[in-house]
Amino acid sequence: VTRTPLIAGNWKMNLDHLQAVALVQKLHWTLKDAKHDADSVEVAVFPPFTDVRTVQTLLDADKIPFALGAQDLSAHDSGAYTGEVSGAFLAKLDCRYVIIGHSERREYHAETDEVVAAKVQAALRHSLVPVICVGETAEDLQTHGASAVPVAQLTAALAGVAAGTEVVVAYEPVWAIGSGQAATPEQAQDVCATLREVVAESIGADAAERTRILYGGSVKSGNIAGFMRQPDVDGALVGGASLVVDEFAAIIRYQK
Ligand code: G2H
Repeated sequence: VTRTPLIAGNWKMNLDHLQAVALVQKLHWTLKDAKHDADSVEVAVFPPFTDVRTVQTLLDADKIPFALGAQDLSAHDSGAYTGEVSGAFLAKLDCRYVIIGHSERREYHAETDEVVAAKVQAALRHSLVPVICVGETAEDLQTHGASAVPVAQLTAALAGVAAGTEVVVAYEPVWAIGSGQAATPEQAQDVCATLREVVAESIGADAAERTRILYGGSVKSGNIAGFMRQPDVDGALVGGASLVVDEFAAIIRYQK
């Protein structure tokens, strides 16, 4: 099986809707000028909720070949949940993906494995592909090694997911996020290979072969190639570097 690499830009809480338009247009033109082959790598952007409609309109109007995703969704579909956003609304805005269980949600919004699993179910009810984030803290790494916590998190997130379902997994060691201190390609490969086994046990060997497993945590143009050379790393979830057009374009064009 050949898995199309996925380079995903998680903007986090950055860029208002006007800045979003400027960045997407510049990125599109930068890749076009470089004659980037849009079929060789899938590009996805994950703006804040308030930008999603604007970015959707722009992608559609200018025929820009980027996939769209949100950074979170509600576990519920509708109703009295003030401040929450339904997967139904995201699906209507042509979102293909939704990030679930990012470590910043787990840490600052007390998202447990149960909440993450409920959100995965919510995404699937609306035909959104969940980008399930897992990763160990520096303390977890010391006490349990690299894989134990990500394995437990992914097992919990995939409980109740039907065999053959399309999901994306993002391995993001918490100690590597926004720290400038990325994992080594070998560390990423080790954990990503183990996570592929978890996917196989949870939703089947065929699905595991097709599942894109991303590395995230201080990815930049200078380290992307090393990650992409690993057999079980199928792309990257990029935070800070996705906000800088030339840097993100260089990450997308990692083979060049
Ligand atoms: C990890 C990553 C994107 P950064 O959170 O999800 O962010 O690339 O800034 O470390």
